[in-house]
Amino acid sequence: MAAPLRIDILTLFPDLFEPVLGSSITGRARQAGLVEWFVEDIRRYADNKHNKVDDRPFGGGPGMVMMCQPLWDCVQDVESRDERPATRILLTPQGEPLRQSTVEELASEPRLLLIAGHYEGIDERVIEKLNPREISVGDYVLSGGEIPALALVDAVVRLQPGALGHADSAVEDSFSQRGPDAERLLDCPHYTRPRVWQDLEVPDILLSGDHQRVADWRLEQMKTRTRARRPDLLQETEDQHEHPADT
Ligand code: 9D3
Repeated sequence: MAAPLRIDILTLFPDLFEPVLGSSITGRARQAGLVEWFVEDIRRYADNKHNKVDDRPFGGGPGMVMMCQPLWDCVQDVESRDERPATRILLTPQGEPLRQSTVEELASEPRLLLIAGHYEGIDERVIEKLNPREISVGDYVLSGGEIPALALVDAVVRLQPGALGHADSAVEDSFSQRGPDAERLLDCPHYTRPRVWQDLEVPDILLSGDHQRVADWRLEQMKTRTRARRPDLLQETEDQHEHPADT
């Protein structure tokens, strides 16, 4: 059996992770031996008696900047705990926007090391030395990198073979039966009993029992919704990610 994916998470808020990751699909994936994670408190590596890990920015301005030394020492120590080299990832608003193709790449690595920043930022020199992949989860402002790190771990773990229960993998199967087209499309609407609720009826075609017509209808709904809500997904190419058009 393959060694489990190892994820190390470096943070100033270590208590945030276990309650979220221990639940649901990630928790079950760990119990099944598909993944293991270790949360390290960067503050443990402060070398001063006040456990200070941040300082005022050179050049002035508001906020505090995370110092180089505690983060550097934390990375060195954590990396020494396993001989496999880690893919280093810094969660930062300056990073590349996370998308499913990135998640797929990361899910195939043996070991990930995630750094969640807090404060206004991290001293650029330690970022330069660590040379991590820099990833953002979107163009809005959060208070820190912890929630982005949780999102990334969840997205990566559910792609580990065997992580989705039988029900979920059945859903995946029917999804892939829609063909490669479906992978970049938004989902179709879903309905369950009762057939009529507050005067609203379930589309007749879903009650027809004709599986081919149901599949065709669902794919058509997916395309229509994607065109209406996320037209950007319909023309997504590698080139556009590297050179986003401004129109
Ligand atoms: C309001 C402060 N901003 C300066 C004008 C800079 C800033 C620093 C630190 C903004 C946010 C943060 C904390 N966020 C993250 O570390 C973060 C993040 C995010 O805020 N949005 C989307 N993805 C990410 S990944 C890490």
